[in-house]
Formats: sequence, structure tokens, C-alpha cells
Amino acid sequence: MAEYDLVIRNTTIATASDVVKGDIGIAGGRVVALGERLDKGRREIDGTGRIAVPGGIDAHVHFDQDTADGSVFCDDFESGSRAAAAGGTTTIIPFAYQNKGQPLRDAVNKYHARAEGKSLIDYAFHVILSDASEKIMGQDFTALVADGYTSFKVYMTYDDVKLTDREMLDALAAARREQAMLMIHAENSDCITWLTERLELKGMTAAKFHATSRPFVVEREATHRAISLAELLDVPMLLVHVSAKEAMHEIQRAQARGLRVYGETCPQYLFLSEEDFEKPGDEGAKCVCSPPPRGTDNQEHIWTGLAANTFHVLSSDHAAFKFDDVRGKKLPGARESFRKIPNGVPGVETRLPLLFSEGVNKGRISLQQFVALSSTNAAKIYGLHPRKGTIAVGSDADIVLWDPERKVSLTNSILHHNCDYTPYEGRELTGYPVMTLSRGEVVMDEGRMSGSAGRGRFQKCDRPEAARPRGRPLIDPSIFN
Ligand code: DUC
Ligand code: ZN
Ligand code: ZN
Repeated sequence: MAEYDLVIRNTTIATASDVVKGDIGIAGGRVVALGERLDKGRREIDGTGRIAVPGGIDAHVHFDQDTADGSVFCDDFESGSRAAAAGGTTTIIPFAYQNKGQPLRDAVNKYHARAEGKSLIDYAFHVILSDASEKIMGQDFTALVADGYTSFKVYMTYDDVKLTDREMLDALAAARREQAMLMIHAENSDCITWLTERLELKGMTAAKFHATSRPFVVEREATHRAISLAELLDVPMLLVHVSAKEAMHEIQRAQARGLRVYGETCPQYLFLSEEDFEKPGDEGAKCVCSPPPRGTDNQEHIWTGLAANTFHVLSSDHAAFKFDDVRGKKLPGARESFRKIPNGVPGVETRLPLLFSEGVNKGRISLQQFVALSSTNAAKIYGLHPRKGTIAVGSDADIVLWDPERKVSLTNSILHHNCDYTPYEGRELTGYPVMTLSRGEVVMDEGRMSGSAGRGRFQKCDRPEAARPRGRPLIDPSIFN
């Protein structure tokens, strides 16, 4: 009787720390052995010429999320998770969105119901915190962290969700108490509103003026402010979707001061630029996301930040709206003003192929950094490690085999999401995922999807070690505890 359900044989095994050759033995959905010449498994996969990496963790995706403007995200947990798996991702962390005043527990239950029976791969949840009042933070917050929801997104802009600085301090104090991770959308709301009104008065309403309404200083100022508040109370935090070098420099300065400040960036800041807004017709709307892509020169700065480990996570921020749809990029009013264009781009399936091809194969980052950025660091920062994010004895057999030489032309027709475009149409890539295993089950083989919708399991997150305060607040913690 074979000891292993499956053996992946003679492959290159890459983790965030090492690249070695060997076999991977899998039983009961977990990795049970790493070695050479392992005994025969019930099933054998020849990994020669492939690179086995921990399945990607996409720690920032929006699926089936409520919106305030009548727009509709075109991917739900089924299409979104299928696209994720096709692109080499085995765990997704979407958002449970709290309407203002709504108990956090209600928000979480609502999104569980949306994921139930749909997700092909495992998932956890971040909670979008739009109400940080004492009632919510004192009761719901504590209970949710204990139940495995340990990361909370805070917006500094958007009227339906934004927190004031004072409310952010409440959230920070609670996060410190519970050792939860706060994820910050850092843009100065009043600046954006002021600029948007003036642009509209001047008739500067085309999609490209979306970028004009949110220049880099808007992001830099909010990043600096968020870090200052975190420093005051000594609370780790992660800045999401960092777009510009100026915000990145704020993060670097904080890190140099020894603060636990983490950074996330996204493919749109490596591969898109302001020039994409100049595309003919309404095409510019396809790249409207917030923060917006910057100048082409900025892209290399963000690559440098990835190579220097300033950024810990590369997520997709998949927020997909159809282009040719009145519930998407053609929402009523969107053609009259950029203000009405739903913010977001699709990217859950293209995140890792883009990073591998242009990062690893072009020598900008190492293979170990690819693993760290695409999987391991997110697992650590959000309390899923070592169950997820590595290939080690005892970890879930979430493994992706890459053909590092496979040539692929990215085009929307090969993707599995429910969106009618990809902003990366026509890109020529080298290196592509050819097999995705989720807990030892093959869910993608050479682009063919298998596994039933709903097989994905909810993953409780532990209190992340990364969210542990350093113990050096600028003021006596007895004042705010
Ligand atoms: N923030 C996100 O996190 N995603 C999409 C748009 C936005 O503003
Ligand atoms: Zn955001
Ligand atoms: Zn997002």
C-alpha cells in the first residue's frame, strides 16, 4: 500500500528561502515528505523541467462585493476563484464589506454566504472597517479576531467607508489590543474632492483626469499620516496598493526607523502607466483604478522596491468591472465624468504570470523573492503560515508547477475571469503555471480546470506575529488601553 496519494517527482522546489531538487510526497491533502527517490505514490506526476512553488496567496481581491454607486463587480467567488487557480493562486483573501453602522459579524456572515458553495480554492476574509465606533471595536472586533478574522481594511478616502484620523486612532488602539493587522488605503480624501470639483468645473472630465485628481502627493501625504498615527500608538500596519515612489519612500523611512510598516503593491503599478489613459475612445476607462498608475519612470522605482524587500506582498487588487456594461465602466454618468467610472482593474489570473515573466525571468527579482512576494509573506502577515505559503512537511499541499520557459500571449480569451477585457492584452510572457494543486487535488492542468465549485474551505487566520507591537509607543499606553 503506497504511503503517498501523490508524488511530484524530480522537480525544482522553490520556497522563500531555498531552491532545491527533489520529490514531494503528498497524503491527506498535506505535504508529508520532501526527499529524493521517495516511494511510489498512488499517483505520480513528473516534475522534470518544472518549478514547484507554494500556491499563490492573493491577499487583495474584491469578489461579489457591495458597492455604493450601483456598479457591479463582475466576478463572484466562483469565477474569481477559478481565474485565481488558473493563474497559479491557491488561496484568496477577499473582503467582507461593513456598511456604516452594520455589526461586523453581519458583514462577515453575508460574505460567507456569498462564498459558500462557490469557491474552488481556499479563502479567508479581511473585513472592511467603515465604522470604528467604540461599540463595534469593543465587542464585535474582539470576537471576530478570536474567530479567525484578523485583518481589517481602513480607507482614508471614499465617503461610504472613510475613517477620520480620530476614528483611525480608535481602530489602531483596537488593533494593538487584539494583535490584528490593519490594511490602509492611503489617499487624502479632501484633496481628491477639491481637485475633482475643479477639474469638472473646467470641463476636464475624460478618464485621464482621474489620475490628475489623485496625484502622488495625495498618496504620499496620507501614507505619511497613517504611519504617524501608527507610530504614535506603536501598531504595525500594511499600506495596500502602493502606487508611487513617493509613498514607497515614506514606507522606507518608517522601516529605517524600525517601525513595523509593511507594503503591498500591485501589477498595475508595474505594467500600466498614465499613458494607458490616452487610449482611443473610452478605452482609458479600462485602467481607472485607485490609486492610479503613474508615469512610466515610476514603474522601475516600484520594481526596485520589490527587489529591495520594501514591499512584502504583491497582490492583484482584482476589482473587475466589465468595460462594455452600464453596471461597469460605462455606468450612467461615467462618460460625462471620470468621477463616475468604477475604480478597479481585473488581475487575479495575470498577477503571477506577469511577476514571473517580467520579474524572475528578466532578473529583477530572485525566484525566492517571487515566492515570498506571491505567497509566503502574505501567509505570515495575515496569520496563515505555515499551513499556507510554503512547501514544508505538514503544510497544505497547495502547490503550483511552473514551466519557466512557456511562451504565452496574454489575451482575454485565455483567461477564466468574467470580465470582458484585460488591461494586459497582447503582452508576451515567458513562464506560466501549468498545474495547480489545492490541498493535493489538481484543480488546473495545462489550462483545463477541474474540481468542484465549493470545494474551497474557509481558513481561519491566527493573530499574526507580524502584527505584534514593538512595545515602544510614543505615549504611555495606559492612556489609550
Ligand atoms: N481600492 C481598492 O482597494 N480596490 C479597488 C479600488 C480602491 O480604491
Ligand atoms: Zn483600496
Ligand atoms: Zn482593493
